[in-house]
Amino acid sequence: MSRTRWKAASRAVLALTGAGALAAGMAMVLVTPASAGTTLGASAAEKGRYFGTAVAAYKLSDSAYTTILNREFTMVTAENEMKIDATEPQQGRFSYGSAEQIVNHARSHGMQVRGHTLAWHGQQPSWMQGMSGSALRQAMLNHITQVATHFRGQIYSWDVVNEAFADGNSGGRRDSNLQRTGDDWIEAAFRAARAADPGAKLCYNDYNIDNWTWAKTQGVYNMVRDFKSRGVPIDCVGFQSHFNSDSPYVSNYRTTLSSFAALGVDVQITELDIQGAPANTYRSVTEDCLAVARCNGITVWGIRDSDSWRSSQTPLLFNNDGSKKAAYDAVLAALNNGTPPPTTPPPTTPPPSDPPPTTPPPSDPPPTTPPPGQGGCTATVTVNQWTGGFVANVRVTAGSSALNGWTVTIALPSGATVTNAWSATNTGSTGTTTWKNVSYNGQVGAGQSTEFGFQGNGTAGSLSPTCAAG
Ligand code: 9MR
Repeated sequence: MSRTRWKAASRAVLALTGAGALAAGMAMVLVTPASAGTTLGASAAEKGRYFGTAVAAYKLSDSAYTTILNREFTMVTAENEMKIDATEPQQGRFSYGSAEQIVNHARSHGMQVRGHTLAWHGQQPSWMQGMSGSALRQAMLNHITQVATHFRGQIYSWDVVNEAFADGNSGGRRDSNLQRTGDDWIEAAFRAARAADPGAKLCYNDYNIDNWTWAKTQGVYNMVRDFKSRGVPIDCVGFQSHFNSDSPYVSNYRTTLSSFAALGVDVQITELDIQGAPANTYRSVTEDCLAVARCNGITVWGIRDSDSWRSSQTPLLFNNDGSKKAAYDAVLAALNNGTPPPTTPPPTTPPPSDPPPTTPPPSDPPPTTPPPGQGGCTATVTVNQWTGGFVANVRVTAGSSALNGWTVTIALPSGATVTNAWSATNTGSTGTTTWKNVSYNGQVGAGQSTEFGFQGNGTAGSLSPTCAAG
């Protein structure tokens, strides 16, 4: 390992073991054999990210499995072992055996842990399935308190609430026994988790919230915006990102990640698998995460295809025999900031000798107009158009002085009408529209950016926003 690589790997180890000096000591011994640039975890760490996988406790005795796990990954999620049915099989009787097996394996190999999941309508033990009302609310809060306290200090981020929104066009909550205890069950869950494990990041986690134009995505976005404005303790959003023909990867995924990040939360890709494991799509997902400064890392939902909950879709990075797929090479290359040739097959072994990048991790996509001049601000817009509707995402960038409030003006073509907006208030919904900051995004440091957006009917065309301070 070159000196630079050694330093990068050491940095990665230090970054990965904030949980305690003991764990850090163990990690130094066990993680350093991985070379930066040749494994998913080390390459992600060079970009300030983690690379994780779901792990099943019963597979930890399979050495083919643990060889890949220990070599490639810096974050683990228990695939089932931290769920409610596993940790509280009878009310008030907690069971942590297999969850601890995973946590101990992870920490003794210098990996961090995502806690999955404290409150969910799925995989509830039968005693909970039969509960309702205030008894269920109390049982949920007690479960969160007990489990988060038990693992306090050992969890990087908790999926506090999982899959609470409905599929389809409503953009609203999913019906469940937890939802029927009252709309505030989600924020109550986050408050209980914060009290029990104040050092962990607290995430809301869901699937089918990857496509920015989907109602479910907007529903979750609005909830997070509301939580941030009211001080509900939420730190991150987990995008499961199970991509398949019903829920394909779309190019506005990056817009989704950056739009959530602009609310002031981290974003994490928490359960990635892609039907057929196309290398190009895996590459795009990786590049999208790297392009968003607050995207902390990527977790795939299993190691080999045979480990997948959807094995027949062969959606993962490793074949059943443990060999690397083309998708693996594409992800590694994207992490290393290389671009593998799109038409020729990717190399069967990762390039060993590329120098590590000397540039810092990329941040959110830069504005497409020239940087703002003295004072003032600029605004750029990205439009996702579909037949009959659009979403516009507007990025406001301060000039050489900090902004204390901003106003953006956008002329819409005739026939285009604003139907819904976030992170700004508007005057006018047709023709010339004027957008002012809301309370939490008016102050923008010199050269810094914030974002707002709106959805509309009709055709937006190419928009030319103007920006003024105040
Ligand atoms: O991969 C998990 C599988 O082993 C379980 O049988 C299944 C049961 O609900 O849950 C799977 O994991 C899910 C995760 O916890 C939440 N998002 C969807 C995942 C795939 O169903």
